[in-house]
Amino acid sequence: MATFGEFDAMRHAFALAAEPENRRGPNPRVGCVVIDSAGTVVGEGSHRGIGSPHAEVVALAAAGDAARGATAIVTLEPCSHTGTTGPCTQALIDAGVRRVVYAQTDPNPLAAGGAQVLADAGIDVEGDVLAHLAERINPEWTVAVTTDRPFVTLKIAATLDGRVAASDGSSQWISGPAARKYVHQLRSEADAVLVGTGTAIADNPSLNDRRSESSHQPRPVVLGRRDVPADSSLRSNPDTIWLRTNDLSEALTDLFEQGIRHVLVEGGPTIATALIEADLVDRLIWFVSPKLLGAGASAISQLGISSVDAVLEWTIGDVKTVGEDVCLVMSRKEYVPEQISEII
Ligand code: AOF
Ligand code: ZN
Repeated sequence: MATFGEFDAMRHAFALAAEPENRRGPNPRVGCVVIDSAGTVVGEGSHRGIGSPHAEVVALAAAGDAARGATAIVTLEPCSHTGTTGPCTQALIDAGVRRVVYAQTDPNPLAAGGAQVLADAGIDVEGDVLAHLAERINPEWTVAVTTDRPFVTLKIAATLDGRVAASDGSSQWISGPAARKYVHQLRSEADAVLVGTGTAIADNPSLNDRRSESSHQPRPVVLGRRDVPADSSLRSNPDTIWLRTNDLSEALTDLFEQGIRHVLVEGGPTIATALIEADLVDRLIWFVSPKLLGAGASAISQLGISSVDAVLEWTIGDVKTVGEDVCLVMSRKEYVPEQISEII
């Protein structure tokens, strides 16, 4: 059984993992704390993103000789593979750590199995400590590595009557400035922002985070076979990923292979409907503007449902007003909070 001191250290490890410098990207956010037999912290660290050392290696380096006989507390099962860096299991063994306590079992098949390696080396290992919190710190990454596709957040901004455009086709600024600013924050939290060629042609979007406090720009992604004008903003951005296909699962697999673990979809009704039909939406963020159009394109088109018995139901995880609009955060599955700060 983990001790009170170990639980405390694990909470601290979560806080380290959640540090804002720990960018999203292909790798999970991970924190590690090394404590001695008296429960004193002798080293700590977190993983700063792909290519940089894993949290365990950072914490062990900070602990130095004090790691010998100590306990390492990690938010994720230590890896046993050589990826862009070496196996953390070996680093822990070499440092002479006596005990390892971790929260989440590594869902990444490439790196899993570390607990067994440590146990085989005679280290006392305990997993699943505060595991329910661990899954919430990397919800998108956890879904991505277990499904081999990015976690999909679908964002929709519609009127009270579910319209995303008027009957003359005009569609800009259905939601207010606060909601639009919030969407920029959502962009910064994703690895990529996707639209279809239809939206790319009609709206000429940039798909970037234009807040003054922005620190990370997602990669724009354009999906579809139509040609986008040469002078469009997305064409002038060298980071834009062009997926010249209409096959959604092929497109998502391609994005996963390019290191994208969380994609925000801002495409129009065609892509939104296709994603929902294929059950590929992990999180639905729906802005409702208190406005009526009475006619015009619906946010979602035909889903092939003719009876209320077949209605697609969503679970509301969060509701907030954003300026003059309402924002609903929903999922078809159990709700996963977006921020670890909600729980620690
Ligand atoms: C991390 N940071 O602190 C830990 C990870 O390609 P690599 O070598 O960086 O390996 C990435 C995998 O290693 C990652 O998907 C996860 O399964 C495991 N553990 N990863 O990025 C860490 N401890
Ligand atoms: Zn590792």
